[in-house]
Amino acid sequence: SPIDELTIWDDAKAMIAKARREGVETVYDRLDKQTPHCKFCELGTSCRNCTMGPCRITPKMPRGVCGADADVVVARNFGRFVAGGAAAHSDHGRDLIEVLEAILEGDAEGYRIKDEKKLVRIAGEIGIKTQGRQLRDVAEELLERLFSDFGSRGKEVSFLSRVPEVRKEKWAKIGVTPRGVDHEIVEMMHRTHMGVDNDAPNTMLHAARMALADGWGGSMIGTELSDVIFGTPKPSKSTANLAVIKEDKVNLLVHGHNPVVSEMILAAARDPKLIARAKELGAAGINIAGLCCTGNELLMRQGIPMAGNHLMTELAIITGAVEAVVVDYQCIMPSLVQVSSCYHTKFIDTAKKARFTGAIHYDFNPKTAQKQAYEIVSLAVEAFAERDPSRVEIPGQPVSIMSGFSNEAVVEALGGTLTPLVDAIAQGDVRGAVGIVGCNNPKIKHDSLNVGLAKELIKRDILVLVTGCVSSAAGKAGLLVPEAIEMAGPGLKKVCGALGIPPVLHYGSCVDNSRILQLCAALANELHVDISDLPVGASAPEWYSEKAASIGLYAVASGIYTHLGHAPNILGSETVTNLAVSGLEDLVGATFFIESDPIKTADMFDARINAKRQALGL
Ligand code: BF8
Repeated sequence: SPIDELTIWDDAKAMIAKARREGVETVYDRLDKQTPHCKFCELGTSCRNCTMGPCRITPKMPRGVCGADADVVVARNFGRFVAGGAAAHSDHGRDLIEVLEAILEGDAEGYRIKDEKKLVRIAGEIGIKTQGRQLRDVAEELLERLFSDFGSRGKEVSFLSRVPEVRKEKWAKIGVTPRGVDHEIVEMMHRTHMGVDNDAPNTMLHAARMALADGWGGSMIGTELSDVIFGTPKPSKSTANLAVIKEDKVNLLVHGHNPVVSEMILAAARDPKLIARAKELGAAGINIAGLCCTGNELLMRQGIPMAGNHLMTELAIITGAVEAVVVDYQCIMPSLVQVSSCYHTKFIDTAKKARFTGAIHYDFNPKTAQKQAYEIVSLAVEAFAERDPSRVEIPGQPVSIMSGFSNEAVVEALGGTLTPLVDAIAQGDVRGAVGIVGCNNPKIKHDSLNVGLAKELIKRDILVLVTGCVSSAAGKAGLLVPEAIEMAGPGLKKVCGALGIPPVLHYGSCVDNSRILQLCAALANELHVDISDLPVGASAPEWYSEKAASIGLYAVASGIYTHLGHAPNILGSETVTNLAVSGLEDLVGATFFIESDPIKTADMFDARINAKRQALGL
């Protein structure tokens, strides 16, 4: 395809052109080869769950060998799809609990509890007695509670303490109160085995329950413990796009999701011995830049520059100036190993559960993390000597961004309570808020919808919160700086201008969508209403992943009207599709809507926000 149709960014276009010149295969080349895709899989009507099949459902063959019809097959496939996403977020969350455990056992060199106050506060929030107790005692009880949130106590996950009572009652009524995180995921695998749950709406409701266990369980634990261990984000300035890669420095990119590895890499890169060695080899220093969500984690807390989002990961290496890519897990295209091998780039994986054939492997663990991080950075430094300067091309100039908007930081900026935000919403200066989250997908012009929607919403005085890969997009578009109020409507301009904040707030990585859930719950509690009564919405314009599906579903199940830029593979079942786009309204007070045009999407949010404002008497 012509490069102009693939992406809105000049830095990306320059690197796609370079890849084509140098014969390096990218995601776009592979998409071409994979197109057209299998229609059955696109509709969700192919089933591989047993060896009586595989089966495909068509009007002539309306049932699989076992007798499952299109509804059952689609619901089972979608259930397992969401299970993959809920599992990914939640297993990440569990890894943070394990680091906290290692810290408490004195087995985690280099890690500590950085935000003690937050630890005590969240323990209190989930009903742990904190007064007059030693931090260690509280931390140990918190650890046990959070571990048990993964099990099958058959009660409910701890952070449901944040959810408005009316919402919890709704969940209880339809049987979707999330119990243990692992419990819900295992039960989904069970239900979707041949001959178990053969009623599509019933399977879909369990998918919602499982997604809620992710949002209010696994993801929320991941966010909160990352703050406890690495610090709660505060607003800070940084830069974004490929030009954050520096021609005169050793460039090491961190990619993946879990800050447990990348925080240590960043600390090691500040080691004077390694910096001296980099200088000896002719570099001006060591530059750590981020990709995807591990980039977001470090950007939020440490202000590292952001090289790019999902579709920039291959392109970053193609600059020819990257000495090492260090990955943990999730959203790491296996192709990065091949792209790295076209240059001098070392590709280093760090998780036993996320290995890449051809990568240099480090079995990263809290006990030896410091030493391992030093070795990894050292590999990157030595690779600088192997760089071929004639193949280096770093396009453009970095763009300024502001990041670090945790709920704690927002409340502080508002003077200690959410009341000023509630007032601004009541007066109509801020008409509502939409979280734009999720990914890139090579089927959609890179970041066109992510940026297009954000710009259209702020024009209409709708505050935008961004996470995951939308953050880089918003940053590159100049939306994450206070000056971006010039692109906003008059009300938002006034409010954000007075506070000195951008009209688009960077709320973190994808697990940090739990911060948005928490904010919605807090606003609803403040107004004594349900989350579904708020003038808010969520959107994943360019989503691709199972995780994004889980996020979308927990948003809807929490009462948040949610947009997807393209449909999941469910259109082969009218029952499942209708449930998603209308039937859920009666059950949870929100639905999905599918729309590929950013202006029409903004119109839909606008109408919804107006209706919600009216219902609230605003
Ligand atoms: O968790 S936004 S492409 S990097 S899935 Fe992946 Fe999507 Fe990016 Fe982060 Ni989230």
